[in-house]
Amino acid sequence: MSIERTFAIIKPDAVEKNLAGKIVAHIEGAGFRIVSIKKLHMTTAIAGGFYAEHSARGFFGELVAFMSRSPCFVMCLESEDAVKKWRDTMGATNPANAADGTIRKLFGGSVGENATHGSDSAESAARELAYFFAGLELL
Ligand code: 3AN
Repeated sequence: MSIERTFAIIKPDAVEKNLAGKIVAHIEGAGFRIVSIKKLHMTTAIAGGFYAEHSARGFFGELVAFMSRSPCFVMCLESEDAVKKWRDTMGATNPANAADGTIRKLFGGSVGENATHGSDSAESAARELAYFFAGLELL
């Protein structure tokens, strides 16, 4: 294990419910350092580009509409083994299947509106961080 960075989103459903502060507190309580955080409202083009790997899936249109519906917070998180640790902290994609105490169990509403996103590998993390942050924002 080594110090690593990952990319995270507090999704529109959680921001709409005023849960961003609680989720940030949960992230810090879990031992992550928040390297960078910013609020933005994705256009459909930005959301579609971000989720391009899912473009053939039946839920793609719904996913893009949801992610561009209202503002989100994008973050760079740092910790030991950050990619896996953040996925464990979030819990399963479907909040109904997420373990007790995970963010998606606590704050997620459905498989589509599940409060947070996390990169699934170190390679995805590097690509996703570069999609939303300029290098100087991650120093
Ligand atoms: P994860 O974000 O846990 O890696 P993926 O990669 O399977 O999950 O899916 C990417 C995103 O697409 C998820 N965060 C979820 O919000 C959304 N999604 C996955 N499955 C569905 C579905 N059946 N209906 C609507 N949205 C979905």
